[in-house]
Amino acid sequence: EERLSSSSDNDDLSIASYPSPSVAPARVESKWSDTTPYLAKKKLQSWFQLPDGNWDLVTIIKTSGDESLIKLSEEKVLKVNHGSLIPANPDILDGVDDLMQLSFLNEPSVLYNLQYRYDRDVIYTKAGPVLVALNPFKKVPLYGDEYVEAYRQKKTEGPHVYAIADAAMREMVRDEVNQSIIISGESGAGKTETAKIAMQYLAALGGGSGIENEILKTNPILESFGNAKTSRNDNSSRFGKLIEIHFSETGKISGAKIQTFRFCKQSRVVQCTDGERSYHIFYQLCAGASSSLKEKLNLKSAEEFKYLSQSNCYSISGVDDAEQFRIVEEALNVLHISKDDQESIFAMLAAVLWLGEVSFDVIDNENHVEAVEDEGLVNVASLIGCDIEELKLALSKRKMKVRNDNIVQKLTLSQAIDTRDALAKSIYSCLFDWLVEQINKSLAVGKRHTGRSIGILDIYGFESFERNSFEQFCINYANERLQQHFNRHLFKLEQEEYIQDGIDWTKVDFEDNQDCLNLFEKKPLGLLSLLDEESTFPNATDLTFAIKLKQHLKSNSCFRGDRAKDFTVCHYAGEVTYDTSGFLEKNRDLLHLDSIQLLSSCKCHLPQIFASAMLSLSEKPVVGPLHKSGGADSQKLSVATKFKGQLFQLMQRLENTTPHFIRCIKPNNLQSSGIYDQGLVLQQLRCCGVLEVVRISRSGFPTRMSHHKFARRYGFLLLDHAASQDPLSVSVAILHQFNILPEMYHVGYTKLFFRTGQIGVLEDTRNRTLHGILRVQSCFRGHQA
Ligand code: AD9
Ligand code: MG
Repeated sequence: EERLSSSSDNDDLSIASYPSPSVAPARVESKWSDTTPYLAKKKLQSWFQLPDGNWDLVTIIKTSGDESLIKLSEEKVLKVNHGSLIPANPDILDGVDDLMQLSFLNEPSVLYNLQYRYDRDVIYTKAGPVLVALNPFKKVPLYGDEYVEAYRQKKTEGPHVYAIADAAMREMVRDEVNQSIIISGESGAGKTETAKIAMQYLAALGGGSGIENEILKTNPILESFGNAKTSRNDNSSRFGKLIEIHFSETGKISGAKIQTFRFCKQSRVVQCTDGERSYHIFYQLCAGASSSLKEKLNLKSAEEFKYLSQSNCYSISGVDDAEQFRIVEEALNVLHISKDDQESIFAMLAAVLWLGEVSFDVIDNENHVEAVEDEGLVNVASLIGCDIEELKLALSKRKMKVRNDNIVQKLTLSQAIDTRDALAKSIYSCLFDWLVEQINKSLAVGKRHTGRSIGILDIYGFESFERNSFEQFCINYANERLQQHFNRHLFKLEQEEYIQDGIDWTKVDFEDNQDCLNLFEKKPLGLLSLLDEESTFPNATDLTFAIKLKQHLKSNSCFRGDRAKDFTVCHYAGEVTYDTSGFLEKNRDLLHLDSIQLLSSCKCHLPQIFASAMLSLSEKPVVGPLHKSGGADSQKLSVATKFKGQLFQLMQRLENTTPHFIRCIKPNNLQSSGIYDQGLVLQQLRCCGVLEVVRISRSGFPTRMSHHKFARRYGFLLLDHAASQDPLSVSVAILHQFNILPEMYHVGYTKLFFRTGQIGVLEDTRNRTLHGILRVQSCFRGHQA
């Protein structure tokens, strides 16, 4: 009887104990401890994939030879090849906190475990050292002061962003090492929200000086200027971000530093797909500006600006842009951005909007055009503070240097529009960079700071679409780098745990993605070098680039040349086929000399914006293939090279930290709660390396149990009860009695380590035995009655 009750004892296999400070819903708790139904089932369960791709939990009725007779969950009986069945875990493991506790680590079991928890609003799960976070797409009662306190005081240990932030904090103090929290996942998976939740926890623990409030207020600003509504996320970040929060020796926040990552021009400013929006700030400004500001900037409503009206989408459900504008203004105040500077910021935004209104007239029979001196042109000139004639010239003509001659070329309509749009984009991107710079000045860590920092990285995850372009190429390259960092760290952790427990570390095979990184980075014959080289050739096209890749890389095992302009890279997360269309142009990221000169000459209220613009523009290839001067200009950094530089800097910073990983998962593409799309989740689990962690652990000894727990749980199965009572001897006796092969386990100083599935076998015997005992007992009771 004593032993029977231990079967529902949560403690034994560390069965999921959900973060349960007093406020946790009781509903979750009661369901979770309910493991008794297991005793009623005696037949083994397996996973079987249905034609729709979903996995069904089936019961094996009979097995003969290669075939099994199975019963589907909807009672249908089917004869299938035994190989198509994947072992399911015993019910007792339903919804475990950590996927590592699963006896059978396979895709359907992992999917099922996550879904089991998700259905109960338990959105966080550990996968070994990684925290998996499923987007609930609704408010879940897991945050706030009570939860912060519970984690701070270690009253609860369930997987949570707070637990990760808490570990980072503790390890920073204990080891005196900088920490990082690396958050990845695809668009809409919840990275930005997760980063904010982590920041809130750190602010609560390290607050006091008031600077924590400033740090939190960077969020509404950066989201307003850097986020937009896309088809996949109403609040999609169009940039990556590392925020480093610094702490004093006493663990108080002393400052912060933000670094942003962008690798393409803000094309959203001038062009936007149906149903999507440009950056939030434009709509917020139009809706929320005071009447005097509106007058000063000649603002109209969003619907009346061409740049904003082309996508036919002005509002986001549940969001009040005017209210958001007030929040942004308040945040700017908190961050000490002066009223004058704020007004200049808004003037630049208005200038961008008015640029979209600039129109052109055909002036000759060769279809050359000239900017019309209309409301748009006049407003732009006055807002950025330049001469109307100069602006007109910059938008209608292109000065070029061919060898030593200066040539002025008139523009056609499409060239003029490109020039105008390029100017709008570069004003916006300079404004964004300038703003981040100001925020950093405001948050600057005091000179005497000697403490440590925790960095939070919110960056685009691996992407694979039907058509993949330059953006995916850069994103996936970055993720390949991050994955290597992840692998190396994981490897180290595994090794440490074995060694700590006195186990011979026989090297577990470790898949490395170095080959793929080499494909990108090798000089001179890597993807990036070849792209840069081709970008400087005047007559190069996307097709010649594709041909060049195929020529030089065809023997590389991570590369495959496809038809026409396509090529495929074997990434750690799967194969991705890239279409080279637009690669060269995006990599060159041209801005014409005329526009640069114009910007540098204007007397806008915010000369610093363009001062930094000049600096950053001078790093870009300002000379296009047409007017290649052969001068130093053409040697300027390409977009990909700059991105690589930023990435290397980032990696260097991360290398010097103890990393904590959070992988965000989007359970459906509808941004709605309660829907769990197995196929979609699986694809992300593969992409973000969660299954890789699982795979890596499978090759080691993933199941760990202390001698004590093991002896308590399986000791009653011993035939020879005379054996010594100390947990280690009992454990060893059990292992012998069940003929567990020596290569399937290791006995450490404190724990037993098992290969995948071994505990499943023991657990099964245990349950069959218990079931037998139950039956005997009920028979016995029946007789008595
Ligand atoms: V993107 O790559 O920037 O397009 P993210 O950053 O991964 O993307 P985001 O954090 O913006 O996604 O989350 C998308 C939406 O999911 C949010 O606007 C919330 O409505 C929702 N979400 C995400 N996480 C949570 C959460 N922990 N609780 C409630 C959430 N809602
Ligand atoms: Mg985001």
